[in-house]
Amino acid sequence: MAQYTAPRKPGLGPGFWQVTIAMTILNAIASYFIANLDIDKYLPEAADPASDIDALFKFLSVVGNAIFVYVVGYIVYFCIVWRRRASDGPDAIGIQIHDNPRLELWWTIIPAILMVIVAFFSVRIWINLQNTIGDVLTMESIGHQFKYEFRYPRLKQSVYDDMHLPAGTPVTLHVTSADVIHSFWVPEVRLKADMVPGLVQTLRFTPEKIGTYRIICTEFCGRNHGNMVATLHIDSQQDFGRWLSRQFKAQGQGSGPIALASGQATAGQALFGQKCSTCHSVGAFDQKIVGPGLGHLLDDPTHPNLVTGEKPTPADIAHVLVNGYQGPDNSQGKSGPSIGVMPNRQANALSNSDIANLTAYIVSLSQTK
Ligand code: HEC
Ligand SMILES: [Cu+2]
Repeated sequence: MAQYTAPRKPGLGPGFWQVTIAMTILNAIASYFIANLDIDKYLPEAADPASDIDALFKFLSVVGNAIFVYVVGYIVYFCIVWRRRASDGPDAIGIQIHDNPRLELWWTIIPAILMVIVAFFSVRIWINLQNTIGDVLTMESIGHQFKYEFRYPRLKQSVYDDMHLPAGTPVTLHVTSADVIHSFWVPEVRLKADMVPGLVQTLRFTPEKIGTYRIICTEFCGRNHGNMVATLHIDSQQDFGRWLSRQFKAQGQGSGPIALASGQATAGQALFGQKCSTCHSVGAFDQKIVGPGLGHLLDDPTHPNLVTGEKPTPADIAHVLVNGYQGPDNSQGKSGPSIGVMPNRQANALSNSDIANLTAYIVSLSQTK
């Protein structure tokens, strides 16, 4: 018959207060380093809410660190002090403790106070982020596979891949997507929003530190997701003004007739590598990447017409580059799936001479075999 062993006398255990003091010192040292960490040195705080968000992060880190040190510290301490001894009988059970109102009270009150403090700071930052009163620049960014489109209030055409903002000007940025879910994230601004088709989300910040920062897509959005990076330029007011007037000029040149005859195939080839080769090969029509192969548009007997139904003349090819094209959506099972979306000139950011050069290049592909 097993022998009953009385539990050891309950209590905190030897050295409990020494261990508590040691943990408190450890905690104080760690808190000191966290509170004094210069995050700006490692990841610049380039825009207005960044330092508030870093302060909240530090507060959470100090609290989280304290919880970690005491919880893990006491677990280790009690494991050692109250471990099973060789002298304990085989059926020895631990000390049975029920109810400790004093302890329970404090482990409810202290976390509750911490939560209220966190809520206070969070709500303060959040209200600041929602407040669009007095904003000077309201603009939009639209995610595409695989680039960022930026729409400025007075610019007729969008700009792509480079976002310019004037330092010191409060900005309201509406983000959404034209195709799949993307994301708008600038680590130095400490703000991030998913770009969701059909949903417009708002980010609000005031750029402060002049410089260039990366805008990163953090939602896996397709085969070129990894290349979906744009640049945020925080400019001085003067530089921003200069950039904007350059855009006005460049877009003025975008109107008017396209001089197809002056297209340069070599310039077109270089541009093709930058803007088209993510979606098009220069092989036969059926060598698809996202769009069809463009190597034999003029001399392929199995593909006599363009996808638009037009004859493959330079003018009709240019027409596709200007307007883009989306074949009928046959996903209802009528005659095969839709072949996809060819972006228009705005989405591909093509000037008139770009279109002439690209057309010349595509025509030249069919002639050299
Ligand atoms: C996002 C992917 C994508 C990009 C980038 C793209 N295209 Fe396309 N392109 C397509 C798709 C998809 C089609 C087919 C559309 C359809 O038939 O519905 C197409 C069709 C075309 C056609 C018609 C082909 C035919 O056989 O009729 C031409 C010409 C063309 N693209 C040229 C270009 C050029 C030049 C560029 C670079 C400025 C370019 N595309 C960039 C996806 C793309
Ligand atoms: Cu993306």
